[in-house]
Amino acid sequence: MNLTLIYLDNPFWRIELARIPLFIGDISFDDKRITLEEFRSAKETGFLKDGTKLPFHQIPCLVVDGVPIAQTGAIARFCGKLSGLYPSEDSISCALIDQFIDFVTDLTNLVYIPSNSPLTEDEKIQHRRILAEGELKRKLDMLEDNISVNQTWIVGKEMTIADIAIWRGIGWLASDLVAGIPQPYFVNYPKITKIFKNVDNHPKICEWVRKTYPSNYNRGYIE
Ligand SMILES: N[C@@H](CCC(=O)N[C@@H](CS)C(=O)NCC(=O)O)C(=O)O
Repeated sequence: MNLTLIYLDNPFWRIELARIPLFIGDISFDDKRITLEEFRSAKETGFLKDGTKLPFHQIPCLVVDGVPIAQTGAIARFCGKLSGLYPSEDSISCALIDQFIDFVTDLTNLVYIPSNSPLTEDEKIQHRRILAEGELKRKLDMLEDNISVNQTWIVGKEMTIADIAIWRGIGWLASDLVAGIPQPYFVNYPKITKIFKNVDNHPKICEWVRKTYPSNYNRGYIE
């Protein structure tokens, strides 16, 4: 099977949810990292320079034997099944994993401000400060409430794509990439922090980070 993953040259959670399972599963894939300029053009046209179609003019995109597939969750499940990080024979675990991936989508939609937003930089910061004390906090309190103290992974007894979604999604919110969220933000979330650290210390995750992340990359201020 010929696999190409398309995204920008950064480790945002939407794409790491596909790259990392394939890496862990030792499944060969083309890690295609496009420029911002090519992305901007593909948003308009729906095509990359090489003619690859992006179904909804969005990334990530996974191309399987020439068939382009969009949507973070669909791509993550495909890669998770191939690599054993999505237990497709266990419907309840799958649904629970899906719920956490969709939850990270909700967090992203809450905090993300599109590049064409009319808000000034100061207004964006102010908007996120309000979120950090309000709706974002409310959502993270719920996530914390859904994890028990003795849990190692977010679903079941093994690391799954849900843990990778939490790790990179929370890592993004805990980094300096989202201006306006006061850091450190996760001090009152010991159970989320524990899941984050378990993923962050997983040997294959450490290997992937060493191999692909810039050496000074901020994976999140989480102590
Ligand atoms: N629903 C999509 C959303 C993906 C998305 O918003 N990707 C951004 C880049 S991180 C993008 O392509 N934005 C351009 C656009 O939406 O036109 C998914 O789950 O993958």
